[in-house]
Amino acid sequence: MHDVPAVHVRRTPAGWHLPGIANLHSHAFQRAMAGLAEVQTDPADSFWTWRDTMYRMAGRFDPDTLRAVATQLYVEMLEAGYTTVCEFHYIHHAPDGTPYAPASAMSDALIEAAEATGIRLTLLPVLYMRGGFDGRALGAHQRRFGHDVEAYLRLFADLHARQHAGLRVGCALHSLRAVPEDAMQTVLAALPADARVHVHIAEQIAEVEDCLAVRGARPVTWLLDHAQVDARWTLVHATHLDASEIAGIARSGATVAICPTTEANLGDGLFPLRTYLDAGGAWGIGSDSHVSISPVEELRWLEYGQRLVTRRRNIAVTPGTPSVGRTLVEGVARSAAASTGFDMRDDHVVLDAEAALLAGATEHDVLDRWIFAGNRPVVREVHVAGQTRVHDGRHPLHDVAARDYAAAMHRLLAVS
Ligand code: NGQ
Ligand code: ZN
Repeated sequence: MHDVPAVHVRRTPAGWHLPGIANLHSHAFQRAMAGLAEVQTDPADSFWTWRDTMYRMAGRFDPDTLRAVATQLYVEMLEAGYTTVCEFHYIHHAPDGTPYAPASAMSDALIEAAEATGIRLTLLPVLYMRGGFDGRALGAHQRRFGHDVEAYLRLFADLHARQHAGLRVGCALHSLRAVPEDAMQTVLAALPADARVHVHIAEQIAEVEDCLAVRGARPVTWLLDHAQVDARWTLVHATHLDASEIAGIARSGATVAICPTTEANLGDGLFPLRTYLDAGGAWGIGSDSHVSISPVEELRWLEYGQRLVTRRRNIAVTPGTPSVGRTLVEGVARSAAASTGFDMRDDHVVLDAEAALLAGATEHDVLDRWIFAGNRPVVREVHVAGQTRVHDGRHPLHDVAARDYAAAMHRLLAVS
């Protein structure tokens, strides 16, 4: 992956041109609960109590509300500089688990939202079969996520046959918790060679402990031993790693999708970025639960997390690249094609060179200024595959999407 050229930043009359940013991890529906899980219900509130709240929200969606929420989300992503989104999509069926007609109705809603807004979509239908490492059945709130292997592969084939210039279809395994080993092997063997594979892994200590207890190894160790993990793979979170796992992921060529604002929001822990960079590992960012839709904030907090625990500064640098902003933007650009399946060379973000935050900027410091100075939006134009999707900081659907989103929110919040 190191043959990808370094990020080329140039100044034109329109402003500062940067590469388009890939968003490697999204659950679109969770945009509707951002800010609605911040009230303490128990002093022991955790990822797991958040998950119960999230399941209740997931239970309310239908294809129309999902389309409206995803359309607003994708407008926000484009306006923030994301040009591709990997949608880790698991709300497949009606709330009681009955498939929609067609079975792809929820996936179709996401495809329609992406097509309407012009963001590139890597759709990752999720295989979700069990409620935990012990093999227990899906709980009541998880029923609408589930497939057997055969039904999953039917959905996958249907979606994969619809790939086009702006749509890639890959496979997501929800987690080792949710996918038994034999199902994982059958699905991996059936995938076309071009398919990307994404998996949630090692986000929570409890998950590492359960995996050790039931499968006799830590999650990343187990995965590296039981699957041909290579550059087609994206490991989402991979927060809790030992030294051999850090080296193992880096050696495999897989990308780690780090989701700093969500990982902070959920109290996950801190990704060992410095050691991973030293090992030469590939990584990118995801907005995941959408508590923030901003590559600036993801990258800023990725670096700040490291500073807070080490009590040092300027951590994310690589040999020959002392600029943190440049190292971060280059890291994201390098993993984009392998993780998303898209060649994003014709995607650009143009920053407003007249913005006060960028006054006097040069090509050497403009990335540091973009990531580390203030919060005023400075994205002026966004081009996807050579097409302008954002002009003057706004997507053409900005108002319409917001109106439809508000109507969808009223419907979602009206359900008791
Ligand atoms: C998800 N989200 O699938 O939306 C997960 C939570 C789980 C994050 N891990 C559910 N951030 O892991 O079981
Ligand atoms: Zn996730």
